Amino acid sequence: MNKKRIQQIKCLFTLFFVVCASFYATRSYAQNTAVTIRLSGVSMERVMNEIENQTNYLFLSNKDVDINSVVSVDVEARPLSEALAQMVRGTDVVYRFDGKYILLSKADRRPVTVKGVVTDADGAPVIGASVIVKGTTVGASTNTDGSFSLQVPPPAENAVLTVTYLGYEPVDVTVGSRTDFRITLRDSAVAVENVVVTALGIKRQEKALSYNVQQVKSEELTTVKDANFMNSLVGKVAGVQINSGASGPGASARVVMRGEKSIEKGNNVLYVIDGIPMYNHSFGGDGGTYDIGFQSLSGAMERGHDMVYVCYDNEAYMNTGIQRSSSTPHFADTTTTPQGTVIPGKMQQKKNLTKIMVAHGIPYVAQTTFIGNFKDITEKAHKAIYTPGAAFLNVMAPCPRGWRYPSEKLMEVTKMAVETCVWPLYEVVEGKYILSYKPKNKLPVEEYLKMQGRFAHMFKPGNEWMIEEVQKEVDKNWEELLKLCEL
Ligand SMILES: Cc1ncc(C[n+]2csc(CCOP(=O)(O)OP(=O)(O)O)c2C)c(N)n1
Repeated sequence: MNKKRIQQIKCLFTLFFVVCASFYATRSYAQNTAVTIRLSGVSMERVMNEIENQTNYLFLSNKDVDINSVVSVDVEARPLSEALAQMVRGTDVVYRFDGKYILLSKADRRPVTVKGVVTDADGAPVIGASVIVKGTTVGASTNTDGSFSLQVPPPAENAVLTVTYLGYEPVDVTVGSRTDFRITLRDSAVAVENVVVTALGIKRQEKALSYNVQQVKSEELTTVKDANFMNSLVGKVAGVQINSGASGPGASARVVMRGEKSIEKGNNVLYVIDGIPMYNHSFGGDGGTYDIGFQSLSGAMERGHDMVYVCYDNEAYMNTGIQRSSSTPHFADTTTTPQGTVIPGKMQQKKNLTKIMVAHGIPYVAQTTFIGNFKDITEKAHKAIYTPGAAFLNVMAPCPRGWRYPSEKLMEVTKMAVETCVWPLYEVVEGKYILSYKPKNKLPVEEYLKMQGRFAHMFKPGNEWMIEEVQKEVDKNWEELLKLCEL
């Protein structure tokens, strides 16, 4: 190779390095040149002037760029590129550096398909990382090989891809003119902090919460032992009032946080245990309520626990094979009260649990049906939930299988229970009886009985006395109720 040729190659290399160096110098200058601009709702031109004042750059813009568009920039001693990104945000203008010029042009209005691969520091693909176009809902997840592909909405040049994955630092990459990306995620080196589980199971670092969190350590609770755990919290959490029940050890406590706030009076705190909100509501069938759980129900009501008890009354132990409960009505044929020559069905009348609950002196008791009287059950459930203290709802739930009627007659059977006054709708608020519905024309009880197979034997010749007896019982109860309601 002759000397001249070597000289030419040297010149080429020099030129190449000068070009490269100036390119990097431009980029790094743009990155390093700090500007302070605080302009809100001004023309783009105004921001351009400010940038020209604070840097050595000059703007060149295409004719179709609207430099009167209203923009806002708020940066303090931040790189020029950040100010420019804010200046063009929300417009269709894109910028690029060319030497000491910043060229503004109109963005291509078509979305751009970009693809890429996300790996960890060891080059292994990150599966399921989220790649989102910042400020939009456009995004994709990486596949099993760490690859992704998505359509970046225009102007794609200004778009930023944010890549996130649990345990890694998030990465922001400006799209610019690129369509293919290799993105490496670094392990996040965040030390494990106290984590607090907030509503709906959302975990947050304690210090990251914008609201107040207080923790009570288990040792603080075990030093003072109380039959009711809540009473051990008294005086340990600021802003929490705990009123112990007046009925001695084991009494329920009323817990209110930062005062009474609800106009509906439901001011009790909500307990969330293992992510499940614990409302003070209990449900039981009639067997579980009238009989098996009666003692505990009575205890809870008498102690005035702040709770709602809902009895789902289908008038027998249905789950286990239609055995009679103390809620089963007089003469009903069940597997444990089989009508025949020995007995005429159930020998006893239905226990009046609603009245027994009233006798506990609790603030709210009501009788309703689970279908057919939707407004009634909704209003009563609402009252029961928002009445402080114990509330009891007795909900009649006709069971097609156990009562032996076709399920399509469910509404009719329910309605008939109310229209015959077999199951009157009423409530007792602070001891005051209020009738919810008074049938215009009280129907004979046989209209109700004849719909159900469990009473079929009452219609056999010679058994009329059973129907008459039931009618008397219903009438007596109804008259009593009207008196109690002062009607
Ligand atoms: C203390 C207790 N005793 C007995 C049982 C068995 N058992 C399971 S379901 C059931 C029937 C409950 O009847 P009811 O409460 O009327 O509800 P339904 O089946 O009618 O919905 C019984 C007795 C039980 N679960 N717990």
